[in-house]
Amino acid sequence: MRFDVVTLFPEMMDALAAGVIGRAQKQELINLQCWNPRNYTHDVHKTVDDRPYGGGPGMVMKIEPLDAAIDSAREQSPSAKTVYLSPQGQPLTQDMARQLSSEEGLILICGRYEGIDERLLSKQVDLEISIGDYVLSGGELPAMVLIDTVSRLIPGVLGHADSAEQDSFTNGLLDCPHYTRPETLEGEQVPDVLLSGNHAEIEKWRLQQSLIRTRERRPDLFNQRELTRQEQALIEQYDLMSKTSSD
Ligand code: 9D3
Repeated sequence: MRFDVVTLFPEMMDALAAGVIGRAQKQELINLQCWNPRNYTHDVHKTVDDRPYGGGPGMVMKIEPLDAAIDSAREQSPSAKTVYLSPQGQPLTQDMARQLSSEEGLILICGRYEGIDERLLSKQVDLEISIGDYVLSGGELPAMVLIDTVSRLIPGVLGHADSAEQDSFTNGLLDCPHYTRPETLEGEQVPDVLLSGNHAEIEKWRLQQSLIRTRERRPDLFNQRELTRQEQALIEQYDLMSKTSSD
C-alpha cells in the first residue's frame, strides 16, 4: 500500500522508520512518500500561509502550493483516496482503519495553522478524519497514527507473534493483564491460574478480566457489545466472587 503525505514537516515522518512500520517500509509492503507544499511555491519567501477572509487571528494554508502538492501526489497514486486530517473529521476507529487497509493508496493531507480553504477541501478531499477530541498543532501526528494503525492490518506487516487477530478492539474489549518473571514482585504474586498450565482455564480467566476491565474502564464500549452466554456467565461468576470476598 502507498501512503503519500502532503506536509510542511516531512522530517516528522522519519519516526515511521522505527519498529514494525520501519520493517514494512524496508520490505516494501508499504511505501511512504512526502510532498512538501513549500517546494511548490514560486515567491522568494516560499510563502505557504495566507490571511483569512473575514479577519481574525491565525492564518490559513495558502491554496496554490498545497493544491499543486496534492496534484503531484495524485499523479503518483491515481487510484488513492484523499484524506484530510482535521479536528472536524470523523473520529478514527479500528473499523475505519480496517476499511482503509484495503485501499491501494492513501493521500494524507496534513494541515497547519488554522487549516485549509474549504473550497480546496471540496475539490481535493474524499474523507476528513480526526484522531480524537483534543487539540494538536497540526495533522502530521494524526497522519502517522493513521499510517501506523492501517499498516498493521496489511498482510505480512505483523509477525505471527502479534497478529492483528488477537488485538484488543478486534473483539470490542480491552486487553487482559499481562505478567512476566519474577513470580513475586514486591510481595505481589502472579495470579495462580497463569502458572497452572491449564490453557482452557487461562483463556477463561483472560476473557473474564477483559470483560470486567471493559465494564469498569470503558462502559461506552461495554454497553455497545452483545454478550455471549459464556461471557455473561463469566461476569456473573466474577460478581459473585467479589460479593463473597467483601462479606
Ligand atoms: C481556534 C481554534 N483552532 C486552534 C486552537 C482550531 C485548531 C486548528 C488546527 C485546532 C487544531 C488544529 C490542528 N490540528 C489538526 O490538524 C488535527 C487534529 C487535532 O488537533 N486533534 C485531533 N485530530 C486531529 S487531525 C488533525
